Amino acid sequence: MLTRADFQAASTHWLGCIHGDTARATFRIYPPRQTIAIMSEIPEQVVLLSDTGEHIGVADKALVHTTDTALHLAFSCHVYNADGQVLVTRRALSKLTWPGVWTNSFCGHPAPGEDMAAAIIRRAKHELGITISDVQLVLPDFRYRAVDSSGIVENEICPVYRAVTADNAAPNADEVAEFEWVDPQSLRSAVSATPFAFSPWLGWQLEQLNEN
Ligand SMILES: [Mn+2]
Repeated sequence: MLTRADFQAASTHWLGCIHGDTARATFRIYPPRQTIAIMSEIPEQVVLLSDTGEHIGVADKALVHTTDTALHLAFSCHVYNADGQVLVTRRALSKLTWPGVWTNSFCGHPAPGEDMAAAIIRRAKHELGITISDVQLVLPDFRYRAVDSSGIVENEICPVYRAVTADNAAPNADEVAEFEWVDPQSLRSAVSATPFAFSPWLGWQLEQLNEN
């Protein structure tokens, strides 16, 4: 995912690109304006994982989520405010997976080579317009596979984090339809009573957090 800062950086830099196969490679230099156009076409990528969690490749995010999704690296984050309330969000209706479903604050996929904390901070800003701090790993070994009602599969090693913010959410409409700040115990009670009304990973995460 490219940010406005990436484009601003690109607009002042020339870009070198190698074209073709290794036997007949050519190297071309693009001026700043064309660099922006090239960067905008780079698809968002995810890290593919072996069953034991080793990085074994990369794939386009848009192509990896199918009815037979390969295992890949992701994260979930639960964001708290100064009053101890947790942010729950309703996924945008336009999303491929679990549209319109209430879930934890936000989730995402680190790009290949991207630091996990940096990816979480980036995603908080992108999805919710919030600056987060005190990012803590709370479920390092969380992994799940779930099937959406449309048949699309999520299949992730997805360490779970908590973080705090002083901001109210200003959601990106492509990602989040609605949000609420709620008492964590109320959320646990609601998810426990009606797990089908929430994302499956939220239910499993709360179960595991309660065990700790
Ligand atoms: Mn995924």
